[in-house]
Amino acid sequence: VAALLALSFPAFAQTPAMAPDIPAKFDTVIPNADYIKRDVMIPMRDGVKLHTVIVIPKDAQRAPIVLTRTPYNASGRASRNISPSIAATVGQGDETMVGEGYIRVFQDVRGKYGSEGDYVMTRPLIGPLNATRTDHATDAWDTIDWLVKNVPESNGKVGMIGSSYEGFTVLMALTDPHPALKVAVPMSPMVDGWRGDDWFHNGAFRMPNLGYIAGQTGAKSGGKPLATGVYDDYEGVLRAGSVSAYAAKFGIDQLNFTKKLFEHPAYDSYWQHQALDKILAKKALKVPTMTVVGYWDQEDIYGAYAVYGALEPKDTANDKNFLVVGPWRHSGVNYEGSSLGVFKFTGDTALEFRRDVMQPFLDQYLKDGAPAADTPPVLFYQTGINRWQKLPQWPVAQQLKPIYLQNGFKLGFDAPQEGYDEYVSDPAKPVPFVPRPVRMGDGNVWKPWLVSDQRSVSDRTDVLSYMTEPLKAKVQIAGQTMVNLQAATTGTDGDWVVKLIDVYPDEVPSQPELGGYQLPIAMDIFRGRYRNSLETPSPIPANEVQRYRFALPNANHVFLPGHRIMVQVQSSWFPLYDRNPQTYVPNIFYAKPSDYQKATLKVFHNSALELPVVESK
Ligand code: PG9
Repeated sequence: VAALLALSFPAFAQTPAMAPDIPAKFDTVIPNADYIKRDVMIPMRDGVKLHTVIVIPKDAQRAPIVLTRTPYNASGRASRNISPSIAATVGQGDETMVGEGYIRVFQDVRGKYGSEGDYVMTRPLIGPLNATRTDHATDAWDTIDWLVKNVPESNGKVGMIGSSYEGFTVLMALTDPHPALKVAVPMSPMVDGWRGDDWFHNGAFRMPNLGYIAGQTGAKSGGKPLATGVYDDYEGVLRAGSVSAYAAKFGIDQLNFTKKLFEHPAYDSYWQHQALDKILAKKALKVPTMTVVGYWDQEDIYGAYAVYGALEPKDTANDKNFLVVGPWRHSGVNYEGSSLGVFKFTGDTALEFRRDVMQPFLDQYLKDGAPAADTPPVLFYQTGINRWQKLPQWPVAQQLKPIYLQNGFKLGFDAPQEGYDEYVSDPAKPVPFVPRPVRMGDGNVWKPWLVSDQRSVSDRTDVLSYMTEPLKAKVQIAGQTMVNLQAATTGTDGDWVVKLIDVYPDEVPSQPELGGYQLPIAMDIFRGRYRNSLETPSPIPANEVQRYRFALPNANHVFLPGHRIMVQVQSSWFPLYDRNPQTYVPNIFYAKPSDYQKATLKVFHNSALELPVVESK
């Protein structure tokens, strides 16, 4: 009877007790959703299919598309929340554009998450380093071609946006853009992994990369974090010895990208061929591009300015190359931007930018019939006085003004003096980049670290701190500071960390915790072996004065009256950067324990920071 009932009335059918309870594919219905989501596999020219998630506002017609190509899980990027609301579904940074009816597309790059093919870290363009038929430019082209032909709700116009690695994929698409790619917003793009973005800064290696490589290349869908076994990374990294010893400890020396890094410690052709500013400098500028970066971007502080600078000479009609710098951490542009660390700004600067600057810019090129946006060539949040500044170009300062490290740890614009200061740099006790215990994986430490109070190290005996008197008039800088150190070491190699700092007055009544705060304005590290050539390192002659000249990150800052300007010099920044053994070895990644030696450093008083001072009229 039961069988007969089930046949005539399916509602009476019984689910066998042992029917498996997890279906092959299932999604709960999201009632009353104001969007639809499509999961598709888009074929590339070599037959490899890339997993793509398309989020379409309900009832969309002739809507623009904004595409992000990611190594960080397209499905995850398209489901911040499980919600009927499209604004809650996409990322915080996308809320404005989906509110304007945009279609949002996320794609897994080749070889990651749902996409087929091989993954190569920041895959180089077809050329000397890539003998295949595909790269991020061809994959972006094929994807855009498919989208404009297969998303009937679209108007056939596509923009690309993305931060960091996702900013790198935007720039890659610009090397040979599809005609439907109408506008691009690369944010904090990874541009040159050796000069000053993720992997190295001026040849000094950034240790958190090892965990990142394990996560990104340990598995297609995200590898596991390192089991460091210590709470304080300072201790854990120090104990291991060299970078290669640390990598071997966790087995990550077996990963190909680790090997590639270890094989290319200098700025050789491997890095030069991949430097996207150099690549883009040789291409036509076809697509309006707004490059965006955080002032205190702790991961990719170099690339955005380098790309803007490379494109600027091509922008003859002054309508295609734009730069925006906000008071943000890395990728902070896509989140809440009213503060960073203890510093408060004039409201949610990130939302202001996205809503009032980026959205009209996207609309101009993507929305049918939208008016031209009033986009300034450069929009820069001036720190110190906290206000957005519209500028015709960057940098503002055309000349540099030296400020000298003087006797008695003073800092002054008057003539250089005789004399020097010295300190002992001991690789067994490197200077921590943030107070110990150092938790590199803790976002609360990592994200705001570039605004952290430098008082934590200013009185160490291996840190030299030079300071002006309280300023009587404001000092405005707008551009890149050049470091010009005249220095000697008893070792045969060594690192220089130089910091330009704004020292707050002893008391700040409106925000007492800022009293005496030492706020980093621009800081960087330089590996001494590269002083004569970034490509070919050479030992430092012991006890001979050498010149070390390198640029600090861009700054647009006003040192206010009553504040002081400070410069700090030290020889380690640990464990963010690997230690220099201070004995010259062919490849520092493989330094032996006996290579790590104390050295005495002398910094002479004809050393200066050449500041991009904007003279008051
Ligand atoms: N800064 C990250 C990264 C970019 C490119 C390569 C490696 C790391 C990121 O945030 O994506």
